Amino acid sequence: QEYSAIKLQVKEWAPKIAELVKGKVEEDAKVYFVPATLRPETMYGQTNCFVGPKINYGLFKLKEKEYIVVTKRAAWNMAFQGHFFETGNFPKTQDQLPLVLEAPGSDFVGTLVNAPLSFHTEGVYILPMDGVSASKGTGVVTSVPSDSPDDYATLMDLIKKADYYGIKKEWAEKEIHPVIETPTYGNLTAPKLVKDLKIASPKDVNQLAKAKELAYMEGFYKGTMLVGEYKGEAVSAAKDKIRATLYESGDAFPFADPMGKVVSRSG
Ligand code: ZZB
Repeated sequence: QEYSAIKLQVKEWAPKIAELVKGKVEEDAKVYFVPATLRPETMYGQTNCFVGPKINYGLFKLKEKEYIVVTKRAAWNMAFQGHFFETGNFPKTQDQLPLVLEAPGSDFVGTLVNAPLSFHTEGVYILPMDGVSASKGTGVVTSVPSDSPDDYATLMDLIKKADYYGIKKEWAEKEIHPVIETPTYGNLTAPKLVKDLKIASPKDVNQLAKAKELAYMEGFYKGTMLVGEYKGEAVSAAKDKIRATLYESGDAFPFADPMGKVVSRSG
């Protein structure tokens, strides 16, 4: 299934990972977290980016002075999609991927990144989410709590139990701005659905799956953009144009996940 891989550039590493990176990546190199999304039109509403705290991530050299943080599985898929050619030799096995360092997601938490198109131009934080699947996409998930019930429910839990999760509460408290207007759920679809379906925590997985399905359908078929270049247009019309803009600016690239679900929801 075809995702858009968004490039969230590291502005400031969290202290622990800063130590690990030191000396291994040139001072003037760019490093990106690369979440895979099916909703490029929601990128205005990014408030943070999630990693699985127990998932292992690699920092891979993509090209000269450019590195990415994704799972090894995703890097391997990217190799097949032509993304590591510029580093010289095409990797024949996963062991030959240009891996600079490996660390669990928890080590990256608290890192500040720049999210393309986001209202939060000051940057957003890498935060932990237990629900991230290591075997889907890139293992990195950008968070849009206005339109993704999973993201909203996780953020509310992180704020409630910041100490337990080992984060600073402020990292999870970025303002949630409306991005898409819908006839049924208003302009904050995810918070509305989380409330209506009485979802109390990220552990309500069945209700969250239902909410995700409803949010997808309503957003794609009935949503109208409230912000950005295509403000006032239907989501179904704006989506492809916003995706194309992100590809053209170099802020994103197409990424196919061969093992992901076969059904395409929204093209
Ligand atoms: C931003 C976004 C904004 C997303 C939204 C959804 C929504 P699907 O249909 O199950 O393939 N995602 C991507 N990779 C992972 C992963 N490894 N583990 C957990 N979640 C992941 O779901 C694709 C969506 O699931 C992706 O699109 C990503 O979150 C997340 F407003 O990116 B999305 C109603 C959903 N709204």
